[in-house]
Amino acid sequence: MAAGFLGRLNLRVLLVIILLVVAVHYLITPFVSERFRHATEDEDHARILVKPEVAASAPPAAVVAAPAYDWSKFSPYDPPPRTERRAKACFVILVRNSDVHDMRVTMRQLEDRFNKDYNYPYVFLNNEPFSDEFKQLTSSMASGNTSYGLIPKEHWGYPPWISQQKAAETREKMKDIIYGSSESYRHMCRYESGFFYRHPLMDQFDYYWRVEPGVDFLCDIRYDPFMLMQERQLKYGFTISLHEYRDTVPTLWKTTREFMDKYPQHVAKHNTLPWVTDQALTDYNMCHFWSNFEIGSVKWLRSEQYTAYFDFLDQSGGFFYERWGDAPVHSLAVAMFLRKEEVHWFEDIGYFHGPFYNCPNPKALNQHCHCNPKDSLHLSGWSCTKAWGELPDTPKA
Ligand SMILES: Nc1nc2c(ncn2[C@@H]2O[C@H](COP(=O)(O)OP(=O)(O)OP(=O)(O)O)[C@@H](O)[C@H]2O)c(=O)[nH]1
Ligand SMILES: [Mg+2]
Repeated sequence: MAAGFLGRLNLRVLLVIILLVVAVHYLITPFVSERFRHATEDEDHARILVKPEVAASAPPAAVVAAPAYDWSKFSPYDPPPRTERRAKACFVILVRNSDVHDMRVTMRQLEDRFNKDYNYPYVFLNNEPFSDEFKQLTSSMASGNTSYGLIPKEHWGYPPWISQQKAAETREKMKDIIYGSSESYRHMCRYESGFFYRHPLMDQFDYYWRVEPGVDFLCDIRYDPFMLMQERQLKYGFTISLHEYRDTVPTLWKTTREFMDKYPQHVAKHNTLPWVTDQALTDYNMCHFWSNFEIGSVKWLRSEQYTAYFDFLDQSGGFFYERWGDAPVHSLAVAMFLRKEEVHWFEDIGYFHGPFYNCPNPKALNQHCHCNPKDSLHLSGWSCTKAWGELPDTPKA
């Protein structure tokens, strides 16, 4: 009897507790979701989703107390120990809402292979407002903060000097070339050539790492590539280089030569033009860094030289009257403005953007990868990486 009475009493207490929990839940839910809404929806979608657990957490146990590492002796075979130092750097990703699932595949790998230990932030950019679904599914994947920027109309559209009629005729004429008939692809290429680094969300960063939805990261990255860029004063880093389709850039070289004639002061004395042309600057050999992967200096892209070059190209109309890609544009800028020592091949970063791989060949580098070194593009005739390596070093002053 007594046990039955106690049992009934416990049941009553349990019911009251459950009712209390449900009531409290309903009372606080509107405030919590309201807070989330404000954190993600801003006029320009530029508010940052802060990860309190990242901001507040103590450094992981494996972190070494700031040893004086000599970055001039950096080698991927013997990577520097992880410290608490970070560069002012972010991943920057131009992406559509519909790419959210490919985006997550890539982010998962980037986190597992690198960023879970470094917590660098992500900047997502889009010509349309990001959906709540996109923001939720990407912020939940990131160990660093995420921010979502809407591209201003002036950066994704026709500038006033472009004839839209002529642009449409070009697309018709070029319809047999890859993306030749696409209008949005041209806006994308122009944006990646001249605008992504000018988005206000990029103001706080010194270095960017360009990422695309759907690409794969195939090796553990056992050091901080951003710190390598910073400490070695590198301006541009790549994984894959190859030859461009000539039909997409018929007058890019002629226009680039006109630029060099008009602004000879912008061309570096010890440039890397021999990588893209002969001594007489006769023609462009189509070598370029594949820009779907880039780690670069924001300051360099915002420099007077690069700005003058982009503006000159933009005025000529080739982004719309041909189909100039951001990859050859960035690459020709590297060739004109940078010394060999300011550019770095990330041989050790295993990377796949269909249909090409960068996969480290040396066993010591490949042992933390899941790719076949034989598939690496740098071994094929399509690649220009060997030629890059054979460029002479800059003479010592
Ligand atoms: N927001 C937005 N992003 C775009 C658009 N077009 C392309 N992108 C992004 O721009 C980058 C380059 O576009 P891709 O279509 O991958 O161009 P690609 O690498 O030359 O071509 P693929 O071989 O098809 O990958 C990717 O990060 C895309 O997600 C667009 O119209 N809007
Ligand atoms: Mg792509």
